[in-house]
Amino acid sequence: MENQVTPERRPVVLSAIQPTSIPTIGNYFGALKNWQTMSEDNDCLFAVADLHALTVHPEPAKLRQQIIEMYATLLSLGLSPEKNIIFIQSMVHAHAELAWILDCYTMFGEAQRMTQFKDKSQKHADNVNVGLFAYPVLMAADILLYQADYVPVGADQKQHLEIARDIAERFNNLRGATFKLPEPYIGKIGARVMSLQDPTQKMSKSDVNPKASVFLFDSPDLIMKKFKSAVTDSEAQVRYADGKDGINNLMSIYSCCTGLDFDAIEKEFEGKGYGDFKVRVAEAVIEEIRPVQEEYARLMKDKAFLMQTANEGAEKASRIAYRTLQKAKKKVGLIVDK
Ligand code: ATP
Ligand code: LTN
Repeated sequence: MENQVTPERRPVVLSAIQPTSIPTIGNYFGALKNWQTMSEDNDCLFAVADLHALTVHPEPAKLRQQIIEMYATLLSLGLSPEKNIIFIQSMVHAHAELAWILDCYTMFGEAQRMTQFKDKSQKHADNVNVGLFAYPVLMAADILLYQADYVPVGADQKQHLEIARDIAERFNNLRGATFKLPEPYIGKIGARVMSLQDPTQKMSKSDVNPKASVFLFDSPDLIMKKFKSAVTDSEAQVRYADGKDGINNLMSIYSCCTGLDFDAIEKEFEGKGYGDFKVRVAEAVIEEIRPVQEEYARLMKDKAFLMQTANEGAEKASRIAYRTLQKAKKKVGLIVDK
């Protein structure tokens, strides 16, 4: 049929975040903000990775609350549940099922090399469970089920994307083309927001020092206080340079909020001290996240809407995931129902 316009397949984007606490501005600038941008031109799926969170043994009532809070957070970013599929991972059964199949196509040695596994097993030496070890395989299942083209994450997740590709490639080579190989999408600035108290370490949700991380739902006063006490250096000059980790980090955060490059930031603060600069960074962050905070407060008052939207999201995701799961099951020799 001539002249018939075939709709082009838009790239599929998938990402997820664990409901382990309120997100930090590291999660926001490293991952969530890119989700917002990408949702305009791609077919996007965003998930609350609650199965992954089980690896750290959260208290059940607390986890249930945090899953809802994270789901509301995703909606409050302005990600529309009509245009994107926004769901809770454990509500789509195919994830756990494909993860088992992929476990059997993942080598012990390659999982053992994962930096996050090594870090977390050191930090939680009393709870090095098999789930923690198989964590990247479940993450691979999340991605491969939807034949995702791009996966927007912070820089710390790059290695997990590489293993997802390796697992997919091994499976495809052994059993025939089944999975699309995903590409990471890592933003240039904001991919690694550092701790305000130790700018050589990444800002983390689980940092024990409450001044180290700024959370998305911190009050403006608290955000101001945290930035004012951020660790810097003694040079008193706002410029991006090696060895100025604290200032480099504040400049990156300011750049994420304003879109200004480092040259422009240096000019803006020429002759000004760190005190002024810190206040401006804090104000920019407060402004940037204000709409998210307002929408979150509104959504958390409507649990029925959140649950209904989560159920609809899971149904839509399940339909897509089921197709890939059936294909993979057939390829490995399992009997499928239809
Ligand atoms: P935890 O501190 O509990 O290990 P986390 O803060 O690393 O958790 P995750 O849920 O593991 O959070 O990650 C969610 C997303 O945020 C991922 O895409 C991750 O790459 C990104 N991310 C996490 N921390 C940072 C950071 N400091 N800078 C930029 N991106 C980050
Ligand atoms: N491990 C990820 C969270 C995650 C994820 C995913 C990210 C779970 N499944 C699939 C991208 C795609 C993290 O951010 N720490």
